[in-house]
Amino acid sequence: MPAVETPQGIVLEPGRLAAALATAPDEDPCIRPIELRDRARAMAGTALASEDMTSVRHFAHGLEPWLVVRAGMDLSRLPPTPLDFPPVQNDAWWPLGWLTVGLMALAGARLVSYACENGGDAFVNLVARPEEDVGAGPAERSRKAMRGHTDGASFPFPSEFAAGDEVHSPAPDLLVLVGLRNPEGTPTRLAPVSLALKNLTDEELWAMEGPWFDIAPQATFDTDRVRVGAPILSRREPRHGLSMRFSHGRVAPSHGAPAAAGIALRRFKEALADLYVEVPIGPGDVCLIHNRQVIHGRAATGPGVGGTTRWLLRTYGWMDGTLGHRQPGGPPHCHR
Ligand SMILES: O=C(O)CCC(=O)C(=O)O
Ligand SMILES: [Fe+2]
Repeated sequence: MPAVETPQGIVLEPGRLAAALATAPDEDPCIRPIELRDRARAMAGTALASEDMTSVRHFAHGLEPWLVVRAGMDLSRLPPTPLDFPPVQNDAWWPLGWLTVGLMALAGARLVSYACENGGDAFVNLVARPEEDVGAGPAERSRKAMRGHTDGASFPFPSEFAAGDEVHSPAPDLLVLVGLRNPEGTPTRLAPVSLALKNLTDEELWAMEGPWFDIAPQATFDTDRVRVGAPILSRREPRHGLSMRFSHGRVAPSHGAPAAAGIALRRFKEALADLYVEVPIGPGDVCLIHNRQVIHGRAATGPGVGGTTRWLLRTYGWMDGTLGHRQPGGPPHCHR
């Protein structure tokens, strides 16, 4: 038996999806994903069968760590895979973008972005970057396997934000990956935090909840604020018993931390290795992931840039009830 039970995905019925998409907004979903959320929610609701709604509700309540919705829509009009993060000016992906906004809304979430990441764009491209544009190191990093992490790990837990004095808004509650192309079937790797934590003693769990870790920002986040002397585990966040922020490369025990902190981090990393489930996000797939309950990474994407190489879109969500700092002068989805 596999160590991790893979959540049942949803496969949309083509006729039902086509009828739903006919009612989708006819504009770029990067511009008004908040203002048109109710319309997107109604549209996505008609694309789902009643048993699919049950799966979405289970996911929303935290009973499933992730949810893959396979829409299987026609993406034949897509342009070549872009070479950079900013969204392309091409409407071929818009219906899938609106379906994503709608599925997030059905799961009780709204789309958010951060002004300090990729200019606050609502959807960004995860693609291979050309060496001539970004240099050899970043080009290689954009294609190689990515070790497990949570996104925005240096940003606050919602409970920390609510306590005040935070410069940045809470990290994403949801990470949402949308498949446009994945010719090699490169898997995204997902591991439930709760299973990894089962390998830790009470003392190690206690250390993870203590002020014993330094967390550097993710490379894509343009901020120099390192979170110093902070917990990486919280049991005080809404909906979930356990909330983790983690990165193999960017989380380290603070100077003077008790030995249990370093041991806990090492044992957590070791436990993860056996827990990853490989989820290839294919064209037309929308994968909703609870960012603090699932550690995610991916396999190497293979050679080449542009053309028909792998192309995922990524967006973030906050569950209703999570609050942040609006970016002054920015659109309602954009925060600092
Ligand atoms: O490419 C993927 O499947 C995931 C990428 C990712 O986790 C990231 O860019 O932070
Ligand atoms: Fe990530």
